Amino acid sequence: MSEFRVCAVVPTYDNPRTIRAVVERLAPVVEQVLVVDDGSAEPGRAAVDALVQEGLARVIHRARNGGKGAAVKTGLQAAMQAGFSHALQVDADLQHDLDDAPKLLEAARAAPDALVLGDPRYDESAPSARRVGRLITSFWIRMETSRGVIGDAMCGFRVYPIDAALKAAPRGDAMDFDPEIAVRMVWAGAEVINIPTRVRYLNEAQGGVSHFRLVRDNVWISWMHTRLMFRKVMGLLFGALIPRLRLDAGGRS
Ligand SMILES: Nc1nc2c(ncn2[C@@H]2O[C@H](COP(=O)(O)OP(=O)(O)OP(=O)(O)O)[C@@H](O)[C@H]2O)c(=O)[nH]1
Ligand SMILES: [Mg+2]
Repeated sequence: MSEFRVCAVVPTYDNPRTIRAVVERLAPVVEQVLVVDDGSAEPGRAAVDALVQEGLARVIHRARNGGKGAAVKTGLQAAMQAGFSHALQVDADLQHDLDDAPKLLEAARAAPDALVLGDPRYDESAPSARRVGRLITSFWIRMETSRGVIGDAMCGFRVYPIDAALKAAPRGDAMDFDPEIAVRMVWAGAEVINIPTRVRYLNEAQGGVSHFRLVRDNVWISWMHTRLMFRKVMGLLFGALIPRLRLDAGGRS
């Protein structure tokens, strides 16, 4: 594997009150913080531009809002072009415990081909709807991967080997992205390392904001599980006849 060079990829859509704290905490632990502004309104955009002017981050502005997955994929491609081997993905809403960033990076450095996933430990600030949604997703993820290698597929605090992440080619552009790329990387043979990490939900007064849309995002996530399960069943039924369909041979749809 080439030299271990890591940047942070931070997708942001209207996080004017929290993006600075996230970037300031990440800047000392990675070579570059790459913020992908997913069509934020003026306050969010201005907050990001100020960080760039201070030399704390690089930014890519997407002209239109395209979804979290689309933003992360833009960031991964740019990181690859800039010569980074690994990307630390972090949400911009200050939900993740950034004190754990060095722990995730250390795991990635020790196992550079692995997918390193934050395994969330929620406190009482977590909305119950979100907890239930994650339990349902966990059930499907176990079905799709056959084994319990993925601790939590929804957590957006993780480290990718960039080349393998892009080769996994997840289609999801929205909140379906995080689970889909994890499953596809497992199918392609990536080891998964799960690192327990605290997740807290900031309230409005603290600048907390969520754009997760209960119906729309859960529909996208359900459709993503349907596609993955279909792909998995095809592999089980026809993989012996058509090697391209065998998931453990790196086949993918
Ligand atoms: N929801 C959403 N988030 C986006 C989008 N584009 C980029 N993001 C960023 O993706 C990250 C996660 O978004 P959140 O809305 O917090 O989604 P989440 O963490 O899954 O949902 P919560 O559990 O409610 O916080 C944040 O940094 C967002 O700013 C988008 O179109 N929609
Ligand atoms: Mg969030």
